[in-house]
Amino acid sequence: MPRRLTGFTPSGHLHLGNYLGAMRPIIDGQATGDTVVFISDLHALTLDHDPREVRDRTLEFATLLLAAGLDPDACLFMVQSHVPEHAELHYLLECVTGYGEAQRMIQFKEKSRRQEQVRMSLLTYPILMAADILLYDTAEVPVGDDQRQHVELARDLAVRFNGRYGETFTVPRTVNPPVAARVMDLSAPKEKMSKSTSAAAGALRLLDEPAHLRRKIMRAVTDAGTTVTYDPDQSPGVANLLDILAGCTGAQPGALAAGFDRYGDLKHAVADAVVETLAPIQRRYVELAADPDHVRDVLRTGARKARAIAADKVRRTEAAIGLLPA
Ligand code: AQP
Repeated sequence: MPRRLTGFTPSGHLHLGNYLGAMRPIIDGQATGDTVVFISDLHALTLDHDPREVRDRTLEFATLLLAAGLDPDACLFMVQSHVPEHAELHYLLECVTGYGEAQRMIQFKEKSRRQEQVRMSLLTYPILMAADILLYDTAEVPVGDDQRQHVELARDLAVRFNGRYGETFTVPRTVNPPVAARVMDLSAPKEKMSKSTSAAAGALRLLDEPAHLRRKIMRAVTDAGTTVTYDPDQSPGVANLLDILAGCTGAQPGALAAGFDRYGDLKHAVADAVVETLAPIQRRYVELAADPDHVRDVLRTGARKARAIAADKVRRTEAAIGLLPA
């Protein structure tokens, strides 16, 4: 099984999109796959941030991943900053990246437009992401369209480095996340549900109380029509609700549409399914959160395992690029 890697950036609250699109597929595949999962805390520093928030969210994300069923014995699971080799390889890869290449990244252009003070790390963030990927000889990176260009950069850097300095990195490729993996914002269904940009009403947070989840779903934007049909272009709000129901139940969204006459009935069914899907995770989260030392131990063990692999890769990269071994 090719090695797969996924990072979760502690830039807000984990939501149902993160769960259906990323967490659940990882957990379902962890027994058979060669899986790397990490909390990408360094990436959370590329935009204006609150230090305490990042620290607290990092532990919360780790606890939630374990609560959802991530098995730290079956995969490599750690916090990015606990493995300093990520930052070391980042620098070495900067030395094979062109300035124009980094500036061309669409996400940089979009995010920098929204900032008064653009951090240098926002420009170099895709190179750090390339380091995350190449450090572990990752073969496959499941990402949505917005991250595809960054994985392409990682590919280009791997090919360029291997060509100039000798075979060092596995060349990664993107793979599509599962069907209906993109959960949209409940109040703005043309935008994706997002940790950092969705308003609280638009995102179903994994730790929202059941009553709160229900309220958000009942208030979700639909459209002026009355019949329930699955049409993401004409009726994105209704399609999103059907996608969420499909994601929670395993049925097909088109087939589900036929079972509802009114939007209200669909919303009630979605609310039941979401609350039921998240209930066991929320219960387990409460148990695990009562013992943060255990979670931190898991992360320390994960970082030790990751460093054993990452340190070797950095040593080989340094030797290839021309650095004198200490
Ligand atoms: N709305 C979504 N639907 C399905 N999958 C999603 N993911 C994110 N949003 C959705 C997937 O979750 C994983 C972790 O994402 P991330 O931490 O890298 O954040 P992101 O992709 O940049 O998206 P977010 O959660 O909206 O965060 P912000 O607001 O900080 O950008 C990834 O596998 C991602 O595809």
